[in-house]
Amino acid sequence: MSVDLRISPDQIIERYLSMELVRVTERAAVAAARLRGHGDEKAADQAAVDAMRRELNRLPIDGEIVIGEGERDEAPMLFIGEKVGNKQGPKVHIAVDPLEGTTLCAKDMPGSIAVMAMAGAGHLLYAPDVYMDKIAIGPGYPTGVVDLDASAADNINALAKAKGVKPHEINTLIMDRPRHEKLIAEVRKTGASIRLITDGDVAGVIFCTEPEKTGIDLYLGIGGAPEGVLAAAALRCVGGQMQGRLILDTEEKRARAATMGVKDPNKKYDMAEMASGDVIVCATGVTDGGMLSGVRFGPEVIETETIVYRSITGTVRRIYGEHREFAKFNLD
Ligand code: VTB
Repeated sequence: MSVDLRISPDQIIERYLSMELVRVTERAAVAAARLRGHGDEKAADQAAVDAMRRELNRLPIDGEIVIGEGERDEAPMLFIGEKVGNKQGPKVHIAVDPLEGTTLCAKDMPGSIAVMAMAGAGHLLYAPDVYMDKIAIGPGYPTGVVDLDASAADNINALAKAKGVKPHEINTLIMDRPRHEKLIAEVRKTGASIRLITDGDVAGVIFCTEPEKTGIDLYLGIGGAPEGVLAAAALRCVGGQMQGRLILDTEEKRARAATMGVKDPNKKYDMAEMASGDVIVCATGVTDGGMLSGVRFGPEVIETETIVYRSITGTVRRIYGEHREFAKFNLD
């Protein structure tokens, strides 16, 4: 079989934008990291938002935020519907979490990142900032081996069978929240292990893609919907399966979602319905974590670590940055 390796004009733009996105998350991460460990979540988040917006507005794109930090009335955050870019480029949709894990950053705990995803217009789920029930596994399993609507026990047993191990050898990851009390008890009954995390479930889902390295096979439970879409975008690039359902438990949330085009409030979205087409996902570490090292401030150099995923080729790049100018002029 011959493969057409020619690159279309659109793909050239995407290719070149991958590096541009690295600059965006690097700057957001550095800005947030300056406030690392200062106990002020809001200030750290705002610093990341301001840096991310400034860098996004420099990009040659006609962009719109579809997953952001709240809705229009909550400005000055990067809000859903906000237009970004210099308008001199392709129409793209963007999902952002300028500081995923604000508490982790404020307390200087592991795992906070600056993260974003970009795809052609219409290729990322346009959804309000609500909760999402999620399930995710890594690549290499038959389609549908786990399902959001199956019980935790059924999912763990099915996954164990597909992996060729016993249920107690399956490692799950769940956010440590009172809302997961029943879920945790159900998982415990199967004998599977649980890694409980306090925040940062974008990385939590991504951990499933490399079980040999992270020890995680299965993500279960309820986290933020924006984080769900960002994680789905990353999984699209490296393989794996994910499903999510928005939690629209009030009339007001259903109405808000409807204005964004969500027709069925109970819809179970699969990964490709959350992120399709050519997606680029980019994340830079703010504090040290299992996925990325945090920003290091040296006297002459600021160091960053960034990961960039591209779905069209499945390429994953880790980019180590040394920034002399930011260090010299104390820039974000
Ligand atoms: C998660 C996690 C975030 O919010 O999605 C979570 O990834 C969900 O909300 O880092 P609750 O904290 O209300 O459970 C964060 O913890 C913070 O944005």
